[in-house]
Amino acid sequence: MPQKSLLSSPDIEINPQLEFDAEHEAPPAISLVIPVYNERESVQALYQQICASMEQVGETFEIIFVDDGSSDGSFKVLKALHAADPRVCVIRFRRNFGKSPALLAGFNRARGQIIFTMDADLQDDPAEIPQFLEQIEEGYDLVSGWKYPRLDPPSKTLPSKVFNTIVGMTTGVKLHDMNCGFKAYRRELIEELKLYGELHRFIPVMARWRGFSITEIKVKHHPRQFGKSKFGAKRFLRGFLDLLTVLFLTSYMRTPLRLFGAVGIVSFLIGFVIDAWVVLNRIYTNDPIHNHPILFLGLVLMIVGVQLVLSGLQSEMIRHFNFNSRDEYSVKQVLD
Ligand SMILES: Nc1nc2c(ncn2[C@@H]2O[C@H](COP(=O)(O)OP(=O)(O)O)[C@@H](O)[C@H]2O)c(=O)[nH]1
Ligand SMILES: [Mg+2]
Repeated sequence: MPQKSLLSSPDIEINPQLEFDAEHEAPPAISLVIPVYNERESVQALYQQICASMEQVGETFEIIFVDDGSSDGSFKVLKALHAADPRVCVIRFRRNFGKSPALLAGFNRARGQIIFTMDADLQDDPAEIPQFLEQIEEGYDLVSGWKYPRLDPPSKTLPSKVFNTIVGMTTGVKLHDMNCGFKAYRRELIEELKLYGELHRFIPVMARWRGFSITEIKVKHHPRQFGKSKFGAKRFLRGFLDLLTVLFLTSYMRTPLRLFGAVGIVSFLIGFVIDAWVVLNRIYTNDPIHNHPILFLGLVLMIVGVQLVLSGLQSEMIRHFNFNSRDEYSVKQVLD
Protein backbone atom coordinates (compact mmCIF):
# COMPACT_ATOMS: atom_id res chain seq x y z
CA MET A 1 0.00 0.00 0.00
CA PRO A 2 1.32 3.48 -0.79
CA GLN A 3 2.39 5.58 2.16
CA LYS A 4 -0.20 8.19 3.08
CA SER A 5 1.04 11.73 3.04
CA LEU A 6 0.53 13.49 6.34
CA LEU A 7 -0.32 16.76 4.67
CA SER A 8 -3.15 15.53 2.50
CA SER A 9 -5.81 13.77 4.46
CA PRO A 10 -8.32 12.38 2.00
CA ASP A 11 -10.66 11.34 4.79
CA ILE A 12 -11.48 14.92 5.59
CA GLU A 13 -11.81 16.24 2.09
CA ILE A 14 -15.23 14.88 1.41
CA ASN A 15 -18.10 15.94 3.54
CA PRO A 16 -21.00 15.07 1.30
CA GLN A 17 -23.69 16.08 3.73
CA LEU A 18 -22.63 19.72 3.97
CA GLU A 19 -21.68 20.06 0.36
CA PHE A 20 -24.94 18.63 -0.83
CA ASP A 21 -27.05 20.90 1.30
CA ALA A 22 -25.16 23.95 0.20
CA GLU A 23 -25.45 23.27 -3.51
CA HIS A 24 -28.89 21.79 -3.97
CA GLU A 25 -32.06 22.63 -2.14
CA ALA A 26 -34.36 19.96 -3.51
CA PRO A 27 -33.33 16.35 -3.01
CA PRO A 28 -32.96 14.32 -6.20
CA ALA A 29 -35.75 11.95 -7.23
CA ILE A 30 -33.50 8.92 -7.45
CA SER A 31 -30.48 7.80 -5.46
CA LEU A 32 -28.14 5.11 -6.69
CA VAL A 33 -26.12 3.41 -3.97
CA ILE A 34 -23.08 1.55 -5.21
CA PRO A 35 -20.83 -0.43 -2.88
CA VAL A 36 -17.29 -0.52 -4.19
CA TYR A 37 -14.58 -2.88 -3.08
CA ASN A 38 -11.51 -2.93 -5.29
CA GLU A 39 -13.22 -2.08 -8.58
CA ARG A 40 -10.78 0.53 -9.87
CA GLU A 41 -11.14 -0.33 -13.55
CA SER A 42 -14.94 -0.42 -13.54
CA VAL A 43 -16.27 2.62 -11.69
CA GLN A 44 -15.55 5.25 -14.33
CA ALA A 45 -17.35 3.32 -17.08
CA LEU A 46 -20.18 2.50 -14.68
CA TYR A 47 -20.61 6.19 -13.90
CA GLN A 48 -20.86 7.02 -17.60
CA GLN A 49 -23.37 4.26 -18.26
CA ILE A 50 -25.53 5.39 -15.36
CA CYS A 51 -25.50 8.98 -16.59
CA ALA A 52 -26.47 7.84 -20.08
CA SER A 53 -29.33 5.74 -18.74
CA MET A 54 -30.56 8.43 -16.36
CA GLU A 55 -30.57 10.94 -19.20
CA GLN A 56 -33.27 8.83 -20.82
CA VAL A 57 -35.23 8.56 -17.60
CA GLY A 58 -35.15 12.32 -17.24
CA GLU A 59 -35.30 12.44 -13.42
CA THR A 60 -32.87 14.13 -11.08
CA PHE A 61 -30.48 11.71 -9.42
CA GLU A 62 -27.45 11.29 -7.23
CA ILE A 63 -24.87 8.52 -7.20
CA ILE A 64 -23.49 7.45 -3.86
CA PHE A 65 -20.36 5.36 -4.08
CA VAL A 66 -19.34 3.64 -0.88
CA ASP A 67 -15.68 2.76 -1.01
CA ASP A 68 -15.33 0.02 1.52
CA GLY A 69 -11.62 0.17 2.27
CA SER A 70 -10.47 -0.58 -1.27
CA SER A 71 -6.72 -1.05 -1.57
CA ASP A 72 -6.45 -0.84 -5.35
CA GLY A 73 -6.85 2.91 -5.77
CA SER A 74 -10.61 2.86 -6.37
CA PHE A 75 -10.93 5.89 -4.14
CA LYS A 76 -8.73 7.98 -6.40
CA VAL A 77 -11.01 7.33 -9.35
CA LEU A 78 -14.10 8.06 -7.25
CA LYS A 79 -12.56 11.26 -5.96
CA ALA A 80 -12.04 12.45 -9.54
CA LEU A 81 -15.67 11.63 -10.37
CA HIS A 82 -16.83 13.59 -7.35
CA ALA A 83 -14.70 16.56 -8.32
CA ALA A 84 -16.15 16.60 -11.81
CA ASP A 85 -19.81 16.01 -10.97
CA PRO A 86 -21.64 17.32 -7.88
CA ARG A 87 -24.20 14.54 -8.23
CA VAL A 88 -21.54 12.06 -7.22
CA CYS A 89 -21.06 11.49 -3.51
CA VAL A 90 -18.32 9.29 -2.13
CA ILE A 91 -18.32 7.72 1.30
CA ARG A 92 -15.04 6.13 2.23
CA PHE A 93 -14.72 3.58 5.01
CA ARG A 94 -11.52 3.33 7.00
CA ARG A 95 -11.24 -0.39 6.37
CA ASN A 96 -13.26 -3.12 4.73
CA PHE A 97 -16.50 -3.52 6.64
CA GLY A 98 -18.53 -5.58 4.19
CA LYS A 99 -21.35 -5.09 1.75
CA SER A 100 -24.18 -4.68 4.28
CA PRO A 101 -22.51 -1.84 6.20
CA ALA A 102 -21.63 -0.21 2.86
CA LEU A 103 -25.23 -0.36 1.70
CA LEU A 104 -26.39 0.94 5.05
CA ALA A 105 -24.04 3.93 4.83
CA GLY A 106 -25.33 4.63 1.34
CA PHE A 107 -28.97 4.32 2.43
CA ASN A 108 -28.41 6.67 5.33
CA ARG A 109 -27.04 9.29 2.97
CA ALA A 110 -29.57 8.74 0.14
CA ARG A 111 -32.20 11.43 -0.36
CA GLY A 112 -34.18 10.12 -3.30
CA GLN A 113 -37.72 8.77 -3.04
CA ILE A 114 -36.54 5.81 -5.07
CA ILE A 115 -33.28 4.15 -4.18
CA PHE A 116 -31.31 1.83 -6.41
CA THR A 117 -28.49 -0.47 -5.45
CA MET A 118 -26.08 -1.76 -8.05
CA ASP A 119 -22.84 -3.68 -8.13
CA ALA A 120 -19.81 -1.69 -9.14
CA ASP A 121 -18.26 -4.38 -11.31
CA LEU A 122 -20.11 -3.58 -14.56
CA GLN A 123 -21.94 -6.91 -14.38
CA ASP A 124 -25.24 -5.09 -13.86
CA ASP A 125 -26.40 -3.01 -16.78
CA PRO A 126 -27.61 0.53 -15.99
CA ALA A 127 -29.65 0.41 -19.18
CA GLU A 128 -32.16 -1.65 -17.15
CA ILE A 129 -32.97 1.22 -14.79
CA PRO A 130 -36.18 2.23 -16.68
CA GLN A 131 -37.56 -1.32 -16.34
CA PHE A 132 -37.13 -1.15 -12.58
CA LEU A 133 -38.86 2.22 -12.47
CA GLU A 134 -41.78 0.82 -14.43
CA GLN A 135 -42.36 -1.79 -11.74
CA ILE A 136 -42.08 0.79 -8.97
CA GLU A 137 -44.71 2.84 -10.78
CA GLU A 138 -46.87 -0.28 -10.89
CA GLY A 139 -46.89 0.01 -7.12
CA TYR A 140 -44.21 -2.42 -5.97
CA ASP A 141 -42.05 -1.41 -3.01
CA LEU A 142 -39.08 -3.55 -3.97
CA VAL A 143 -38.01 -4.59 -7.44
CA SER A 144 -35.29 -7.22 -7.42
CA GLY A 145 -33.12 -8.07 -10.40
CA TRP A 146 -32.85 -11.61 -11.69
CA LYS A 147 -29.59 -12.08 -13.54
CA TYR A 148 -30.74 -14.00 -16.59
CA PRO A 149 -28.84 -15.67 -18.05
CA ARG A 150 -26.23 -15.39 -15.34
CA LEU A 151 -22.73 -15.19 -16.75
CA ASP A 152 -20.68 -16.38 -13.81
CA PRO A 153 -18.68 -19.59 -13.46
CA PRO A 154 -20.62 -22.67 -12.17
CA SER A 155 -18.67 -22.44 -8.92
CA LYS A 156 -20.81 -19.36 -8.21
CA THR A 157 -24.08 -20.13 -9.94
CA LEU A 158 -24.52 -23.59 -8.46
CA PRO A 159 -24.23 -22.70 -4.78
CA SER A 160 -26.37 -19.68 -5.53
CA LYS A 161 -29.15 -21.92 -6.87
CA VAL A 162 -29.00 -24.08 -3.76
CA PHE A 163 -29.08 -20.98 -1.59
CA ASN A 164 -32.09 -19.47 -3.36
CA THR A 165 -33.99 -22.75 -3.16
CA ILE A 166 -33.32 -23.22 0.54
CA VAL A 167 -34.19 -19.63 1.40
CA GLY A 168 -37.35 -19.94 -0.68
CA MET A 169 -38.40 -23.12 1.09
CA THR A 170 -37.66 -21.93 4.61
CA THR A 171 -38.87 -18.35 4.39
CA GLY A 172 -41.59 -18.62 1.77
CA VAL A 173 -40.07 -15.73 -0.20
CA LYS A 174 -39.42 -17.33 -3.57
CA LEU A 175 -37.12 -15.31 -5.78
CA HIS A 176 -34.83 -16.71 -8.44
CA ASP A 177 -32.01 -14.42 -7.46
CA MET A 178 -32.43 -13.26 -3.88
CA ASN A 179 -28.94 -11.81 -3.62
CA CYS A 180 -28.84 -9.89 -6.90
CA GLY A 181 -27.10 -6.57 -6.21
CA PHE A 182 -29.35 -4.73 -8.64
CA LYS A 183 -32.52 -3.64 -6.86
CA ALA A 184 -34.84 -0.67 -6.62
CA TYR A 185 -36.63 0.34 -3.44
CA ARG A 186 -39.18 2.81 -2.32
CA ARG A 187 -37.83 5.04 0.38
CA GLU A 188 -40.26 3.78 3.05
CA LEU A 189 -38.75 0.33 2.82
CA ILE A 190 -35.20 1.58 3.21
CA GLU A 191 -36.18 3.57 6.27
CA GLU A 192 -37.48 0.49 8.03
CA LEU A 193 -34.63 -1.80 7.08
CA LYS A 194 -32.16 -2.93 9.71
CA LEU A 195 -29.02 -4.08 7.95
CA TYR A 196 -26.08 -5.52 9.79
CA GLY A 197 -23.66 -8.41 9.46
CA GLU A 198 -24.20 -9.83 5.99
CA LEU A 199 -27.94 -9.53 6.07
CA HIS A 200 -28.16 -7.68 2.74
CA ARG A 201 -28.69 -11.12 1.20
CA PHE A 202 -32.03 -11.32 2.92
CA ILE A 203 -33.46 -7.88 2.29
CA PRO A 204 -36.42 -9.35 0.35
CA VAL A 205 -37.21 -11.70 3.25
CA MET A 206 -37.15 -8.90 5.79
CA ALA A 207 -39.15 -6.64 3.47
CA ARG A 208 -41.82 -9.26 2.86
CA TRP A 209 -42.10 -9.91 6.56
CA ARG A 210 -42.95 -6.26 7.09
CA GLY A 211 -45.58 -6.48 4.39
CA PHE A 212 -43.85 -4.68 1.54
CA SER A 213 -44.67 -5.86 -1.97
CA ILE A 214 -41.89 -7.45 -3.98
CA THR A 215 -41.42 -8.37 -7.59
CA GLU A 216 -38.50 -9.49 -9.70
CA ILE A 217 -37.52 -8.69 -13.26
CA LYS A 218 -35.01 -10.35 -15.53
CA VAL A 219 -31.93 -8.23 -16.07
CA LYS A 220 -29.05 -8.50 -18.48
CA HIS A 221 -25.88 -9.76 -16.87
CA HIS A 222 -22.36 -9.29 -18.13
CA PRO A 223 -19.36 -11.46 -17.35
CA ARG A 224 -16.85 -9.85 -15.02
CA GLN A 225 -14.35 -7.88 -17.12
CA PHE A 226 -11.97 -6.57 -14.47
CA GLY A 227 -10.86 -7.54 -11.01
CA LYS A 228 -11.93 -10.58 -9.03
CA SER A 229 -15.16 -11.79 -7.47
CA LYS A 230 -15.22 -11.21 -3.72
CA PHE A 231 -17.81 -13.77 -2.82
CA GLY A 232 -16.15 -17.16 -2.52
CA ALA A 233 -17.00 -20.33 -0.63
CA LYS A 234 -16.20 -18.79 2.75
CA ARG A 235 -18.70 -16.00 2.39
CA PHE A 236 -21.20 -18.44 1.01
CA LEU A 237 -21.03 -20.66 4.09
CA ARG A 238 -21.71 -17.71 6.31
CA GLY A 239 -24.82 -17.11 4.28
CA PHE A 240 -26.38 -20.24 5.73
CA LEU A 241 -25.71 -19.20 9.29
CA ASP A 242 -27.25 -15.86 8.41
CA LEU A 243 -30.30 -17.70 7.16
CA LEU A 244 -30.76 -19.08 10.68
CA THR A 245 -30.53 -15.55 12.03
CA VAL A 246 -33.10 -14.27 9.58
CA LEU A 247 -35.48 -17.13 10.25
CA PHE A 248 -35.21 -16.40 13.93
CA LEU A 249 -35.55 -12.65 13.51
CA THR A 250 -38.58 -12.84 11.27
CA SER A 251 -40.42 -15.55 13.15
CA TYR A 252 -39.48 -16.05 16.77
CA MET A 253 -37.68 -12.93 17.85
CA ARG A 254 -40.92 -11.46 19.04
CA THR A 255 -41.85 -14.54 21.03
CA PRO A 256 -38.60 -16.36 21.79
CA LEU A 257 -40.01 -18.42 24.62
CA ARG A 258 -42.41 -20.07 22.20
CA LEU A 259 -39.47 -21.53 20.32
CA PHE A 260 -37.05 -22.28 23.15
CA GLY A 261 -39.81 -23.23 25.55
CA ALA A 262 -41.47 -25.68 23.16
CA VAL A 263 -38.23 -27.45 22.27
CA GLY A 264 -37.16 -27.40 25.92
CA ILE A 265 -40.39 -28.89 27.22
CA VAL A 266 -40.41 -31.63 24.60
CA SER A 267 -36.80 -32.48 25.44
CA PHE A 268 -37.56 -32.52 29.15
CA LEU A 269 -40.62 -34.74 28.73
CA ILE A 270 -38.79 -37.32 26.60
CA GLY A 271 -35.99 -37.44 29.18
CA PHE A 272 -38.50 -37.72 31.99
CA VAL A 273 -40.37 -40.62 30.41
CA ILE A 274 -37.12 -42.50 29.73
CA ASP A 275 -35.84 -42.11 33.28
CA ALA A 276 -39.21 -42.80 34.87
CA TRP A 277 -39.32 -46.04 32.97
CA VAL A 278 -35.82 -47.02 34.18
CA VAL A 279 -36.66 -46.18 37.78
CA LEU A 280 -40.07 -47.92 37.77
CA ASN A 281 -38.43 -50.92 36.19
CA ARG A 282 -35.99 -51.01 39.09
CA ILE A 283 -38.78 -50.77 41.66
CA TYR A 284 -41.20 -53.28 40.22
CA THR A 285 -39.01 -55.86 38.50
CA ASN A 286 -35.77 -55.37 40.42
CA ASP A 287 -33.98 -54.84 37.13
CA PRO A 288 -30.83 -52.85 38.17
CA ILE A 289 -30.49 -49.33 36.85
CA HIS A 290 -27.00 -49.99 35.44
CA ASN A 291 -28.59 -52.36 32.92
CA HIS A 292 -30.14 -49.30 31.27
CA PRO A 293 -27.50 -46.82 30.12
CA ILE A 294 -30.32 -44.95 28.40
CA LEU A 295 -30.79 -43.39 31.85
CA PHE A 296 -27.99 -40.99 30.92
CA LEU A 297 -29.73 -39.92 27.77
CA GLY A 298 -32.81 -39.19 29.85
CA LEU A 299 -30.76 -37.08 32.24
CA VAL A 300 -29.16 -35.10 29.43
CA LEU A 301 -32.52 -34.46 27.77
CA MET A 302 -34.03 -33.21 31.01
CA ILE A 303 -31.09 -30.90 31.75
CA VAL A 304 -31.04 -29.55 28.20
CA GLY A 305 -34.80 -29.06 28.40
CA VAL A 306 -34.56 -26.95 31.53
CA GLN A 307 -31.70 -24.94 30.01
CA LEU A 308 -33.71 -24.24 26.87
CA VAL A 309 -36.69 -22.99 28.81
CA LEU A 310 -34.35 -20.74 30.80
CA SER A 311 -32.78 -19.46 27.56
CA GLY A 312 -36.25 -18.70 26.31
CA LEU A 313 -37.06 -16.73 29.43
CA GLN A 314 -33.80 -14.83 29.15
CA SER A 315 -34.54 -14.03 25.52
CA GLU A 316 -37.92 -12.72 26.55
CA MET A 317 -36.18 -10.53 29.09
CA ILE A 318 -33.77 -9.16 26.46
CA ARG A 319 -36.69 -8.56 24.18
CA HIS A 320 -38.60 -6.82 26.93
CA PHE A 321 -35.79 -4.39 27.66
CA ASN A 322 -35.06 -3.75 23.99
CA PHE A 323 -38.64 -3.04 23.11
CA ASN A 324 -38.89 -0.51 20.31
CA SER A 325 -42.37 0.22 19.08
CA ARG A 326 -41.01 0.99 15.61
CA ASP A 327 -40.13 -2.66 15.10
CA GLU A 328 -43.50 -4.05 16.05
CA TYR A 329 -45.43 -3.18 12.92
CA SER A 330 -45.17 -1.39 9.61
CA VAL A 331 -47.70 1.27 8.63
CA LYS A 332 -48.54 1.75 4.98
CA GLN A 333 -50.89 4.68 5.31
CA VAL A 334 -52.67 6.78 7.91
CA LEU A 335 -55.87 8.68 7.19
CA ASP A 336 -56.81 11.20 9.80
N1 LIG B 1 -18.74 -2.34 0.16
C1 LIG B 1 -18.38 -3.58 -0.18
N2 LIG B 1 -18.70 -3.97 -1.38
C2 LIG B 1 -18.34 -5.21 -1.72
C3 LIG B 1 -17.65 -6.08 -0.85
N3 LIG B 1 -17.46 -7.24 -1.52
C4 LIG B 1 -17.99 -7.08 -2.73
N4 LIG B 1 -18.50 -5.84 -2.85
C5 LIG B 1 -19.18 -5.27 -4.02
O1 LIG B 1 -20.31 -6.04 -4.29
C6 LIG B 1 -20.49 -6.16 -5.68
C7 LIG B 1 -20.55 -7.61 -6.07
O2 LIG B 1 -19.35 -8.23 -5.78
P1 LIG B 1 -18.79 -9.37 -6.68
O3 LIG B 1 -17.44 -9.72 -6.18
O4 LIG B 1 -18.90 -8.99 -8.12
O5 LIG B 1 -19.77 -10.54 -6.38
P2 LIG B 1 -20.39 -11.51 -7.45
O6 LIG B 1 -21.02 -10.67 -8.51
O7 LIG B 1 -21.36 -12.30 -6.64
O8 LIG B 1 -19.23 -12.29 -7.96
C8 LIG B 1 -19.34 -5.39 -6.33
O9 LIG B 1 -19.80 -4.10 -6.63
C9 LIG B 1 -18.32 -5.32 -5.25
O10 LIG B 1 -17.49 -4.20 -5.36
C10 LIG B 1 -17.32 -5.60 0.44
O11 LIG B 1 -16.72 -6.27 1.28
N5 LIG B 1 -17.72 -4.34 0.72
MG1 LIG C 1 -20.16 -9.42 -9.67
